[in-house]
Amino acid sequence: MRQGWRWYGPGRDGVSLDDIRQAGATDVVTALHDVPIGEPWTEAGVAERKRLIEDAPAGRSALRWSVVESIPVPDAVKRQGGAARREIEAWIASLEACAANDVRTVCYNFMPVVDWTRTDLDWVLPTGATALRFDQDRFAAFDLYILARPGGEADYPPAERDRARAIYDAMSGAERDALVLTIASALPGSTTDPLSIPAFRERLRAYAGIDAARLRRHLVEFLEAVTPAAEACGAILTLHPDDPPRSLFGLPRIASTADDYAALFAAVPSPANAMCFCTGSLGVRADNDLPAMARRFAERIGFVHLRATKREGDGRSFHEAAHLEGDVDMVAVLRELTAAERARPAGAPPIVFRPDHGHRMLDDLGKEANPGYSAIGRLKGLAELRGILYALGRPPD
Ligand code: DNO
Repeated sequence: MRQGWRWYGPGRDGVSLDDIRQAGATDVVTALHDVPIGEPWTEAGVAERKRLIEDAPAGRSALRWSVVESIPVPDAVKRQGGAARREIEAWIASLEACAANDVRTVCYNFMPVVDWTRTDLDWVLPTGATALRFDQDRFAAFDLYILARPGGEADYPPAERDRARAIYDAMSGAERDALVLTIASALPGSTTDPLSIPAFRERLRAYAGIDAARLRRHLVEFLEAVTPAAEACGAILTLHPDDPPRSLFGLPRIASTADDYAALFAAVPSPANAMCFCTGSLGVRADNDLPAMARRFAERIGFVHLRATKREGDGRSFHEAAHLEGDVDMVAVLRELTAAERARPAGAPPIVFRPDHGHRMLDDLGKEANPGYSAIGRLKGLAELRGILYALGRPPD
């Protein structure tokens, strides 16, 4: 496996390319984050970013841009499927621009309205480091009393509604604003637009009548439209799981379980239809057996995110633990992933993984950073993961 590192690009990331080298990563995972969602990327734009990453100063070790995370799938595609022709054509143009520059592993997701979602970006751990967290009651406070989603009450049992109300009542205006920013304003790397509360409500209304079956149909139509282009340019499309892997705001989510992925692979058998195996997202569900999923989908895993979420007492809240200390059995997962890689035909490219979401710690506590993407916590996570690979007798490539 090769060691990747997510980088947000020039002017958007306090972590430098040298920092990435010093962490021990060889592969950069990035996107043209400056291009608005839905606009096609150009070959020249991708080439310029690639030069910036790969033209190492004399004496520096090489980095390569091997994974695109993400080409955003616009909301229109999620709502209209194959009927969103213009948006799908733009997506294919971006894909082809990447492949023309030899960047052929693409990550995307199909979460409606909101991408990855947390309620706390700096939750203080007993060590004084901070972590990302999803607190079910704070989330309910947002949904029921800030967004005031019509019909939202039905999604929460009475005791949860009461706790959410108490949280909402105790929050200052500034705390409410901060929660809105955290949930509705799109975290870094999100593939959805930041939304004001009225725009959020509007976007939710636009999904009326779209249930899981219909959203899945739209994803299948999207894949039927884009996989021929991916096959033609030798790209693979890795679908990131829903984060968290369950319905939010009454919206369907369809990449949360083994059955979800099995249904997609059955519907669109193209080898370009692959998955991004994210242990942190999938691991939030106690009924996802991660080593078993890694084994079952071995041939379909095109890219890997390694992090460890820890479910809390209510079974719905979770926080991001240190990389080896959450609910996932990371050693068992890496054993499966390295076996999957070994079983591939000779000449097949190694799987790129990246340490996902580190704790904010040490010098990073005083610095601006993209939430979850400060340097030192990820460096620590990567070092631990690398240790497992050595112990398994499969040191990183
Ligand atoms: C969060 C990430 C997400 C993810 C996209 C994939 O840290 O896992 O930004 O990359 O949802 O398309």
